[in-house]
Amino acid sequence: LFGQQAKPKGPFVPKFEDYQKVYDAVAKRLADEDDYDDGSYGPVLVRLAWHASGTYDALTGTGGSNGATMRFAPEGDHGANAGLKAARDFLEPVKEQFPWITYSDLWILSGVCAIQEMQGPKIPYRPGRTDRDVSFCTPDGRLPDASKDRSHIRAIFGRMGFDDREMVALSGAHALGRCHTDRSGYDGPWTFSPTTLTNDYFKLLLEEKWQWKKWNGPKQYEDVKTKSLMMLPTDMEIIKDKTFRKHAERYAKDNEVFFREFSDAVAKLFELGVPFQTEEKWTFKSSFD
Ligand code: HIF
Repeated sequence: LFGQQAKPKGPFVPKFEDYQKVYDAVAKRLADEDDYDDGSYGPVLVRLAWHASGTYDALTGTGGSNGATMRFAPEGDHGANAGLKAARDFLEPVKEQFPWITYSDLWILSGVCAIQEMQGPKIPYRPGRTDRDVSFCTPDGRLPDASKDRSHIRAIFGRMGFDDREMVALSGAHALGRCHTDRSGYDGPWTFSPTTLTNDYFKLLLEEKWQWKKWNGPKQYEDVKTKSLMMLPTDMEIIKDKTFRKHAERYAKDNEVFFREFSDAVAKLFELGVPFQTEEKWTFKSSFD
C-alpha cells in the first residue's frame, strides 16, 4: 500500500531543455502563421520584446522587461505600443502550452527566437523575470518618438544606460518589419527583406538617396529610386550625426561586426532591470541549426 502512494513531488523547476521547447514552439508558430504582414510575426515579436524592455529607467530602476506590465490597459494603451496586441495574442497558445513560463520571460524569449529565426545572430538568454501587477506600469513617454532628433535618441537610450555605439547597433533592427498607418501613422518597410535580419538598414541609409515623402501623413523619408522604402526622422539622424554615422559605416561594411555588436546590445536591452538569480546564459538552437 505504501508503495502505491504518490511520491511527494517538488515544485517543477524548468531547465534549459524546457525553455528550448518553448523556443521550438514559438519557432514553429512563426513558420506556420505566415499569413501576417510580410509573411511573418517575427518583426512584431521583436518590437514587443523591445517595448517591454525599453521602459527601463536606470536612475530609479523602474520599468524594463521584468513584469510584463504591457498586459494592462494604461501601458498597453500607450501610443507607442499601438499594434502590439497582435504579438501578445500570437503568443497566447504558447503560454497555454507552457503555463509555467512567465509572460515576461516568454516575451523576451520570443524576441530572441524571432531574431534567430529571421537569420540574425544568436542572442544569449536567461530566465528569471516575474510578472507583476498593474501598479508597476510605467508612465507614458518612456519609449522614443520617431519625429524627434539626436538629442531625443540620446536622452531616451541614455536613460536606459546605452552609449552612442550601442544605440546605432540596436538601430539595425529596423531592417525588420514595417510601419503601419493604423499603428504609428507612418507607412512602409525600411528594407527590401523585412523578415530577414542583415545590415541592409545601414547600407540603404548610406547608399540610397532619401527625400521627404509627399503625403498627408507624419513626416517621413522615402527612397528616391523606388519610393517603396521609408526612413523615420530618427533613422535619418543615424547618418546625420557624425558619431552615429561612424558606427553606421562600420556596420554597413561588415555584417559580422554588426551581428556581434547587435547581439551584445540586444542581450543588454532584454535584461535591463531584471533581478536575475543566475549568471549562466543560454544559447538556443535555431530551427535550421
Ligand atoms: Fe522601432 N519602430 N523604433 N525599434 N521597431 C517601429 C517598428 C519597429 C522607433 C519607432 C518605430 C527600435 C527603435 C525605435 C522595431 C524594432 C526596434 C515603428 C512602426 C516605429 C514608428 C510601428 C508600426 O506602425 O507598426 C523609434 C523612434 C526608435 C528609436 C530611434 C529599436 C532599434 C531599431 C530599439 C528596435 O529594436 C521593429 C522590429 C519594428 C517593426 C514592427 C512590425 O510590426 O513590423
